[in-house]
Amino acid sequence: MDREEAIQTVKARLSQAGAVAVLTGAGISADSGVPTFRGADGLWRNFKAEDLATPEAFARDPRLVWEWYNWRRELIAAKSPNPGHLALARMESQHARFLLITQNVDGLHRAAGSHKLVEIHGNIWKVRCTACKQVTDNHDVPIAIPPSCLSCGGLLRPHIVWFGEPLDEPTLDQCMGALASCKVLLIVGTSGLVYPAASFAPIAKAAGAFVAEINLDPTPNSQLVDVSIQGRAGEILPELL
Ligand code: BV8
Ligand code: ZN
Repeated sequence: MDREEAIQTVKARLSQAGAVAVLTGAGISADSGVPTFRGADGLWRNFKAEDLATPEAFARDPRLVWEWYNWRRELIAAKSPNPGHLALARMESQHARFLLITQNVDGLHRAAGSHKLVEIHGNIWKVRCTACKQVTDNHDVPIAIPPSCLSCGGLLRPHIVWFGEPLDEPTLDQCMGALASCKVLLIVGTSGLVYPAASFAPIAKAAGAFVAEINLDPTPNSQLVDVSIQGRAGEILPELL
């Protein structure tokens, strides 16, 4: 079906859906000017992720890892939510049950006004003390490198889930609950390569949800979804309201 038909199909499904879940990835922030991880301007092409977004990298060289995160904080601090983020913030009040699950750590969904939101990979504006484990908000740009805990002087790390680290259990349970009960799941701007988020579309599909994907390119999810809309999230999402 062509793009217009696909949009009408998804709109019709959404209008009858009491429960809706959305999964977003870096692609929804691309329209705000935040580089994606694996795209042409890929964030990771310049900085090898395996060398930076891991606990081993941080243990080996906390300064290097903090330099990368500080670079991203400075970049993101200058960006604002785009019509895609704003559309999802508005969508939340149109359904009795709604959950926005994001892999993004940039905080733009929260800035757009989303409340029913879980940031499954953490948030770049939160830090966690490696000693006393306290989690605090930190918007310093630039951040002192390496930053230390105001309570105990311990080394602070980004409150972000790195590769090889488990996701927060209660958060994951909340996602599973939404995936099991949603009538519609929208998958927006994710390459579908990182687990466990990459398993969310098949889980929702198996539970009987209507699954629609919005992405510039085909992804591993494309053949299992009911509808795949090729386009920019910032343009398509407002058309679904
Ligand atoms: C865990 C923090 C277990 C960093 C991130 C082999 C098989 C299966 C799994 C594994 C495996 N080997 C290793 C694993 C596990 C690993 C994993 O999945 N690796 C992958 C690479 C194979 N997963 C983990 O380690 C997870 N933890 O499994 O723990 C465990 C259990 C118990 C005890 C101990 C351990 C943790 C995963 C979290 C990693 N952290 N982020 C940081 O951000 O600073 S992941 C990182 O990738 C980001 O969070 C990002 O959000 C995420 C996914 O990337 P995308 O969001 O999809 O972005 P990407 O650039 O890839 O794609 C952008 C898409 O948008 C593209 O499709 C593009 O076409 C599209 N697009 C672009 N512009 C637009 C657009 N679409 C629409 N409109 C546009 N304008
Ligand atoms: Zn501390």
